[in-house]
Formats: sequence, C-alpha cells, structure tokens
Amino acid sequence: MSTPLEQWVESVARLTRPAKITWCDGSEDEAARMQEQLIREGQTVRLNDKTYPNCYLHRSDPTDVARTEKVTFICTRERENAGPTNNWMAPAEARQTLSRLFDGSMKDRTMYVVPYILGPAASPQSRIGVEVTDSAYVVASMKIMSRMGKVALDRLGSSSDFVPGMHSLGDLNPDRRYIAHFPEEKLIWSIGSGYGGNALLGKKCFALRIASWMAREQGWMAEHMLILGLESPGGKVTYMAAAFPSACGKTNLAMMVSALENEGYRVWTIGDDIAWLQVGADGYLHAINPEAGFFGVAPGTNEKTNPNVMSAIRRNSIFTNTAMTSRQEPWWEGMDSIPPTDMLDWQGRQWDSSKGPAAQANSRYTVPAVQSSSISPRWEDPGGVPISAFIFGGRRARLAPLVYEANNWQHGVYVAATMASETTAAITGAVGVTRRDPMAMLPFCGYNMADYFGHWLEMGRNIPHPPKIFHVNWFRKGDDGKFLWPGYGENVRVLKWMLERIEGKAAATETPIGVVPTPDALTLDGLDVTRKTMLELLSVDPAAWIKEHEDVGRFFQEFGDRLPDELRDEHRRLGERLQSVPAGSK
Ligand code: SAT
Ligand code: MN
Repeated sequence: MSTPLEQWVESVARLTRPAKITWCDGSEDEAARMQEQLIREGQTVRLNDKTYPNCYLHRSDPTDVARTEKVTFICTRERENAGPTNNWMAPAEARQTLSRLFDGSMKDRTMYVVPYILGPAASPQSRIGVEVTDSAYVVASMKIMSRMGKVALDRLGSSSDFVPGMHSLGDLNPDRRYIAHFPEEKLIWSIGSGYGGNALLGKKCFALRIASWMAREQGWMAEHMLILGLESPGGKVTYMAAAFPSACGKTNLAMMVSALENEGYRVWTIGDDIAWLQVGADGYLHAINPEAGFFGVAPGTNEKTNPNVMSAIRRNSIFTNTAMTSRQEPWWEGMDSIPPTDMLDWQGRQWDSSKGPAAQANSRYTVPAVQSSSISPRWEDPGGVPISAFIFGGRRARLAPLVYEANNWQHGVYVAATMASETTAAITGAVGVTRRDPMAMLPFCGYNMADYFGHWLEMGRNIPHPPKIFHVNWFRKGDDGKFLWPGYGENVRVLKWMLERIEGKAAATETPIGVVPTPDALTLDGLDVTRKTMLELLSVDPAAWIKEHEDVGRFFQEFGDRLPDELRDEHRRLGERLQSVPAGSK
C-alpha cells in the first residue's frame, strides 16, 4: 500500500516524466552532491575554500532574478475570495494552463522529492510541506531554509497532512512562468522560475500564502514578520515582531548589534522574515519562525549594517547573483567602499564599472540561522516566544514619523492596513514607487485582504494580552534628501522606547495619528542627532496627513462592502482628529 505522499509523487512523475526520481534525506552528503551537480550544469562556482569554506555562488538566468508578482495567482473557486489585490485564475483554468507546461517538463532531468518541516521539529505549531522540483539549487537552498529530509518524513509518516508543491524550471521563459496557489486544496504549482520566493515553495508560497488561509480557518496568524528579543539590563527579554515590505531591512533589524550594548540592551534573533503566531495558554500571542535560514539581500550589507550576518556567511552559505573577486570571494555594492579591480559581475562577465553594478540589485545570501551569533537560545522553542509588540513600517521619505504607537488594537489594525512603502528591487517592476502594502502582506496574503483585516480584528478579540502596535519609519529624509535617522544598530533606541511604553514608563505625546515620543523620550547619548532633527523626525504634518487620509479612502474603496466596519470607523475618526487640529499648529 502506498502512502498519500507516494501517490502524489507518482502522479507528478506521470505528468512531468523525469529521467530519475531522488528522495532527499537532508544529509550533508546530499547537499554536497547537489552543489557538484550545479557546478557541472555551469551556473554555480565554488568560492574560496579558505575564506568561504563550503560556500557557493549561483548565477540565475538574467531574466529570473526577483519575485514576479504579475504571474503569481490565487486560484480560489470564487474570484471574490482572492480579492481585489491578488491576481486570480479559476482553478480549472490554472490546472489546464499549467498542466500543459508541466507535461514532460522534467524529461532528461532528475525530479527531487523534498519533504520539509516549517517550524521547530518538535513544535505542535509546525507544519509539513513536500516540494517536488527539478532544480538542484532549490534542493540546496531548501536544505538551509527549512528542516528538510528525513526529519520531515519521520514526522509525516503515512499521514496525508502535508502541503504539496510542484515546481519545475520549465524553459525559464518569462512568458511561460506561473506561480499558482490553490488555497482551498492547499496546493502549490510553480513553473518557469528558479528564483527565491518563486521557487522555494516553503517560503512565501506555503509559509505565507497558503498558511495565511489555514491560519484564518484555524484561528492563528501567518505574517510577513521578523521576530526578535530585546534584552534589557538585568537580563529580561521582551519579544517583538515586525513587518516591513521585502528589502526594507528586516534581516538587518532582526540581527542588529545594539548601539546600547554597553548599557545592557541586546538584540536576539528568532526569525528574519516570517512569523506564525498563536494564542498561548498564558493569554499571550506566541510566535515561531517557520524557517531555518536567512535569505537576505546582499547589496548594502556590510560590517556596519549587519556585522552578525557578515561573519555568519563566511561558511556553508549560498550566494545568488553577487559578483566574484579574483580571489573567488563574493562581492556586492556597499560591502566595502572600493570595488576590487579584477572582478566578475553577477552574470560571470569581466566587470566593467561603466556597465552598471557588479552585483544584481536583488542578489542574495542564503545562510543557516544557527550560524548567527545573535541567534536566540529560544529560537526553536516548541511553544514559541510571547510577543509584546508588533512593529509595522516601510520606506517613506516623508510623512511618517520615526515612531508612533497606535491607540489600541483596532486602531493598530487600521495603521497596519494603511501602511505604504516605496517599492524595491525584490520584485520585478519599477523601483521607488509608493504603494499601499497592508501589514507588508500585499503580495503574500492568500485570500481577500478585506477578510484578512477582519481576521486581524477577530484575533484582537481573542488575545487576552494583545501586543502593543507601533509604526516606524527609518527612511524619513530631510529637505536636503538625506536620511534624518542613522538606522541600523541605532534603531535599538526606538525599540527601547517601545519597551518602556510596554512597561508603562516612557514619555509620549498624543497626535491625531497616534502617540509619539516626546523629543527627550529617546535615549540619544553618543548619537549625533540634533534636537532640531529629532523634532523633524517626530513631527506630524496635519496637511500632509489629510492628503494621506484621502488616499487611504480611495484605497479602501477597492474592497467595497467587504471592508470591516471597524476600519471604516477608524478612518472616519482619523479624519475628524486631523480636521480638529488648529490651523498653524504642528
Ligand atoms: O524572493 S523572496 O520572496 O524569498 C524574498 C522577498 O522578496 O522577500
Ligand atoms: Mn520577505
């Protein structure tokens, strides 16, 4: 008698007709074999064995370097259930269109069966997925990013409780690229891309799009959030989770070396991208990190912006689309100031600075989480860590102050639902355009976002000790176009203020948009930020916010009647507060 997994694998093989089927065990030997295979295929090179032992550089197809949201589909029976912010395709049509592409797509290739656990192996909150893929790069990456192989098969046994994901590189033609999710069947089909979030199906496809659907059905939350612990003098650790759109510094914040370490404030990493949250017996929301590695943006990463990751990536790591020096070491813009002269660019050509950057703007490192010296002793706690604060943020050159606190959960849901950010290179398309990205989940919510807001409101009613909700903006610029706040390790000063708010100690002022610190409330010693800059960073300009309010109104209209009344109320109230600010006052 074959198991449900074996039956599914057989059905995929009948469709894709691979030359060979390999069941992955997750061993080191197997990972080494994958790299040898990739080196033979020609897009992968081994890096300097002395300075970067067991590290590889992989060059992807130049047309396949970021997530492609245009060809990412939510395939629910009813179009309305995918909602206005997702691309929708009817399940039958998606199956038909993609089946044609999968038909024989693995001919002459090996099909790898990759069972994986999302979450700590021993956690009841963890879930199992199985990805079938013809890409050795995916296998090698999944080995770092998840608990993969035997450990997952052992936990699954003969159960049918896993999320199947079928992936094939196809011919890598962008016109024949589809990432399709069937949330009602808890199934993923992806073809035509070998890149990150399009191809590592455990990441955005399962851990966010499918999981967000499961979470609503089952009363938990799947969020695009880092998880960190802030240790204060005396050793107490307070856990926070933060949502920012892709390439807005989540990894750097999660792995931060605190500028206030001498004063006893230290940051511990639990996760850098995704959080699964569930109400615990103690009445707090508990978070686990479903992943086991970090898939971080390389450009701009250096000893100052993320020293922890700079040492972590010196071994057992995969680099994707970075440049390579003549010493076979990875290199990217912003790693150090002077580019080495003799270098290959991300496509393996001799680099010529007149032809643009050496590393692709969305080039990445993939590194096991345990290799960071900031990794929390509780990062694999089966019960997760209790969350005291949610932080939302994006890139906004203007408007949003450095930090503000929502008045309560419902207002916090409004703040998160209306957040916006300037787009980055993590997705294909124009960079620097402001778009609304509710909870940083716009590209990752597997159902109608109006219902997702409803789920947030519902969760709020069921959490006895809900986290406080904050909004931050590290990216505010002055009139000279320069960033006003130094960011990185200095962000701990803002986290410290949040901690003091949680403890009921920090000074704050009410504004129409929420509660901001008084200019003296942040610890600024040792920092070269003037009082004038601080005032500018914390200022709330009612006229600019009235425009923002109107824009949010237009955004909300997209959701029609499905938008929860609570958000309409919050929107009306914000409008009233903004109108009642006396003219001329700040
Ligand atoms: O490509 S991923 O989705 O894994 C990374 C990102 O865009 O956040
Ligand atoms: Mn992400």
